[in-house]
Amino acid sequence: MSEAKSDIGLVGLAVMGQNLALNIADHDFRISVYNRTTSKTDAFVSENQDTPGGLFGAQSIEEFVQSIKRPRKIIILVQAGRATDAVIEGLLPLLDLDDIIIDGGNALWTDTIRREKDLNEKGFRFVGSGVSGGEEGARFGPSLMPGGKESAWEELKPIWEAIAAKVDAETGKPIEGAAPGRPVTGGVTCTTYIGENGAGHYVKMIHNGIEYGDMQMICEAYALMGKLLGMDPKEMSTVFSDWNQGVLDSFLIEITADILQQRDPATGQPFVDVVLDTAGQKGTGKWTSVNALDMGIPAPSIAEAVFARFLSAIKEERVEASKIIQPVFDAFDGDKSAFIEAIHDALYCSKICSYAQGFQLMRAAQKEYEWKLDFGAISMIFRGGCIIRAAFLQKIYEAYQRDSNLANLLLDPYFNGEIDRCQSNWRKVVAAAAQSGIAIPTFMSSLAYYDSYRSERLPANLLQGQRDYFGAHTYERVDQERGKSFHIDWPDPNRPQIDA
Ligand code: 2AM
Repeated sequence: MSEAKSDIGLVGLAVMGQNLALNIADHDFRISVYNRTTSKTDAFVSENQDTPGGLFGAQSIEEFVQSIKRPRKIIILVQAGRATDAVIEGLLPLLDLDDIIIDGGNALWTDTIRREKDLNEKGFRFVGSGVSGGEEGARFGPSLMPGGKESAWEELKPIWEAIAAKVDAETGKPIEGAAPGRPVTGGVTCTTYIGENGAGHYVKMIHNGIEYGDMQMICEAYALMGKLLGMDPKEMSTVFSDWNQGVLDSFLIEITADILQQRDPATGQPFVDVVLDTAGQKGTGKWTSVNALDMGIPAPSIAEAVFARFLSAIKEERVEASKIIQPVFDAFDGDKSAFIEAIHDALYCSKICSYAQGFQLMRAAQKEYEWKLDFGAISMIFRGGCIIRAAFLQKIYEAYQRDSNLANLLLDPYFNGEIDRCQSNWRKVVAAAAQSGIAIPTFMSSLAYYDSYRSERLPANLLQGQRDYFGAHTYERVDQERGKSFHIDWPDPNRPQIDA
């Protein structure tokens, strides 16, 4: 048994758990750790003897709980779903009233709402916190999105603020340079209280949905450069590096440039050329899209990114189809460097639409769940630590500073101007891809989203006619007030027809 009690505890020593525990210990907090398979605990503690705060490896859940200062703060980082419930169940008989459980996993926000309610009723506190940034982020500074009772957040705040990523207050640029035992200091911390119950996990889910969109959009730019312009990975890498100096400056563009210049150690070929073209998914992009459908909020760019992964996954079927369905291919004969610039602009505009959709979802969800989300603060904590970190988020932050009630990012003067400046290139790329048979689903559906959103009149008038025809669903009129319904007796042989 340890002598000094720990400031916090953590259950679940998989990759994220280990890295987050080391990050906490680096910031001078003593942390107790526990894992169901205790050999993992022993190995982890013996490999990390010299942390500033100190680690205590507990052999049993009882010893673990006893080793933590009250009111206890216990982070759970196990597989989201049943494992989280199992760990909570195991902890409950050992806790004291007012102790705080923090779920740092990728929980479905409705599970978090359920767990928080249940634990509150039993006299405990519960924080559902999104943790983004992968292994590296967890170790040296993640973006943290906590939701729950504010009193629980206040207790967690000093630790969460210490371990989160830091960005420069003026520019929003991530402050780099953290190393084991040497965390970064200064700057603005990438965590803030998000809202009640499941708000933190909801925002984390939207972050992941946006991430799906970003990744697919970069892949579409890569497809255009390779298939249409015939560029090799090394050449593309240079382009992505250039793009990383401008408005697209982001973690995902940066790592794309790196990946494209990687050689396969086994064959010496470009690494991307030997990687199978099938993508998996763990569910958060799907959850975002299902939630968009449930709430009736258009988020086609994000949903297309999920569907693109599903299409990639049916590799064998695609191989067969490619033998049966003849390709169309118009070779490119324009100005290559101008077209590269056009791809840049298409990616940029599509990205703006995808972020607009993500923020639309948060706006709708806050009404549904009675949260008070601060979109400026949310874009601020996305600037560092997380996978979608990007210079661009500074502009979103500024947009919400200008108008915290902004109905859609597309209406902000800056973003409206940017799309206006770039849209002719965006349309060029979509047209060329359509002509040449190259699939760029998120570029295309983002453009359709943009053109639909800015349309005063859409063809849904005809749709109302169809619904009234076959189902007597009635229709509304342009010359009458909203909500008043009309019906025609279809098919009516004597109905007045428009003259031919
Ligand atoms: P393990 O090492 O004993 O498998 C990611 O899978 C993490 O979640 C691991 O630390 C794993 O513990 C833990 N985990 C998964 N299911 C669990 C459960 N039902 N109870 C406790 N921990 C669990």
